[in-house]
Amino acid sequence: MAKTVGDFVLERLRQWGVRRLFGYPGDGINGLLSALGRMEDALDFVQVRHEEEAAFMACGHARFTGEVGVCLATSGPGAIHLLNGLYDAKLDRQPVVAIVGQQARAALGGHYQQEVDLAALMKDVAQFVEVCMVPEQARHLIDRAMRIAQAGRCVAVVIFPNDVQEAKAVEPKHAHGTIHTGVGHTGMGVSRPRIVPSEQDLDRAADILNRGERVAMLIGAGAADAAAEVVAVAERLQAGVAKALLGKGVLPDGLPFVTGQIGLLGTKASDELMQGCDTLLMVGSTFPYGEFLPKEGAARGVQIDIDPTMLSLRYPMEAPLVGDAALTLRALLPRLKARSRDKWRAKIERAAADWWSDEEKRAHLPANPLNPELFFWELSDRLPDDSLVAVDTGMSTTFFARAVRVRQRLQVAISGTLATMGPAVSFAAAGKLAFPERPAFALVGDGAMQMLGLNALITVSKYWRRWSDPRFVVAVLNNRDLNMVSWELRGLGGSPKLPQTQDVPDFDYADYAEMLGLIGRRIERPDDIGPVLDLALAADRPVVIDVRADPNVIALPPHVTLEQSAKLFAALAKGDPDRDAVLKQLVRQLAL
Ligand SMILES: Cc1ncc(C[n+]2csc(CCOP(=O)(O)OP(=O)(O)O)c2C)c(N)n1
Ligand SMILES: [Mg+2]
Repeated sequence: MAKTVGDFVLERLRQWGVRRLFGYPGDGINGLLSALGRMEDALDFVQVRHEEEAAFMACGHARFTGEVGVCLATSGPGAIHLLNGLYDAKLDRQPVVAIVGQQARAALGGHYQQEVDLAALMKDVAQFVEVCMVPEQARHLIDRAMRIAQAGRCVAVVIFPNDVQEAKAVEPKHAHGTIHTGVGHTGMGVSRPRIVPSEQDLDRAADILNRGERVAMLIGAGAADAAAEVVAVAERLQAGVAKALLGKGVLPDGLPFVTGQIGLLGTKASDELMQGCDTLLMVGSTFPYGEFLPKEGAARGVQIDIDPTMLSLRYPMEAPLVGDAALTLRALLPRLKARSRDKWRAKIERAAADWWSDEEKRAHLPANPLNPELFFWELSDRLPDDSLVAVDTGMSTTFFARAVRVRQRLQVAISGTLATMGPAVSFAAAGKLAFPERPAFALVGDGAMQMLGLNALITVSKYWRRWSDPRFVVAVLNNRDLNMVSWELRGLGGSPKLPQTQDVPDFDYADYAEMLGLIGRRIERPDDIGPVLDLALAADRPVVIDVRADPNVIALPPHVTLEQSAKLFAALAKGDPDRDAVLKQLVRQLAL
């Protein structure tokens, strides 16, 4: 049989180093699926339960490996289901390619079944979106999608009408009006370009940093490969270092000058660092909340980012530097004057130590039946080195940010900018497929678990036997509440918790896991935490832990404004069903 466009597309992806596709079938991609069958084992097709999961897995693959994640979906509904996961990739700058089917060319424009204007649908999420109208286009569309997704850390979509997939593959002619592209990019025998600012810009930045008396650093995901350089610069400048959520895994929290997370779910120490500094050095972060940065004009700013469009975006910077984080910090270092430990550094170190000792006390405050922070505190002690940790959107994010002390070698995947519910089990499963030898964790709220996690767990039950290390722990923060939004309603909106919008139906997560052939356990009392986590970390298969947590444990932001307290009390006074329990927890925390 002659080679089809479907065969060609999959072979080309293979040449680009793609080993795994996350997807779901449909007749819009029949031509690609039959080609997949002819490839035998050369490409691994991971069959999900919902295309949103496929897009999250592609994004999770990108987050954990740095490679392009590839997902595959059918025309119309399949492509539409991908969207949220693709937006997650777009907003957190992850390279993802989506290949989607379309109805046959002759039917397009005919209000045909499952015909959706896919180019228009994908236009906003994708940096590159094209329809393959003739076989000759397939080669450059795949090459460009892969190259653009990787180079621009963005989403690229190629749409294949189903008759094109089944057409005979054709190489472009050596003639006017044809395109001749090639395979290969960074990581495939081509090393990353060395991007560093000019000498003059480095001198100017160093001068600003040398003049600063109280330097604060803020690091994000862009500093992931620059941990040693961040430490060296912080030591040289006697600076404190705060971490944006996506930079949580970059530096261990045991370093005395690391103040932990910044922002609403951040630490008091990071807040003091930002509000007290006279110079800010931001590295690889687009942390969005300006109110947690220094007041405009209070500090001089230096920023390092590989993407020029991210410079001076959150704070007006005097020295905006385009460069690779590690190389730029390395180039700055010899220009920075050493100083000895000073009052500023001592103050930061005290604030960081105080935060952790307060957090330990907060985590151990009694609650009914269990303080969620205690679970995260104890998990932190047990996270093995090299863990892959995916955290869903909800209070799990907050407690993870606050109570988990990062040690070396922890890779974290979180939907940072889109902050969507639902991706954690898919992120963790994609990480595990890429690194079957590393333990993986998904920390998920009960709302998010019911939204997509329960389905993604079926996918896990299908694939876990492939993993050389079977440890895969899903911890469901079961508070029977859309808790994060309940707090937002109270603290930001001044409204009591509305049971009809906030209550999450109870569900037996442990029994469900057992039904899937996995292990299910419940944590109902503080004393259960240690033994259940130990069991999960010694288990021969994935474990789901139903963490029955108190929804009334408040996570106060690092500085509570008068307006927020007024709104919270107004909300409670307006007949909040949990008023007494919330007040009791609040009093306990304030009494610390
Ligand atoms: C797809 C999506 N829908 C709605 C939201 C708004 N939202 C943010 S957190 C949250 C509550 C999450 O509830 P749950 O998963 O139970 O976690 P909890 O906060 O209770 O720990 C909601 C509804 C969102 N971020 N994403
Ligand atoms: Mg919940």
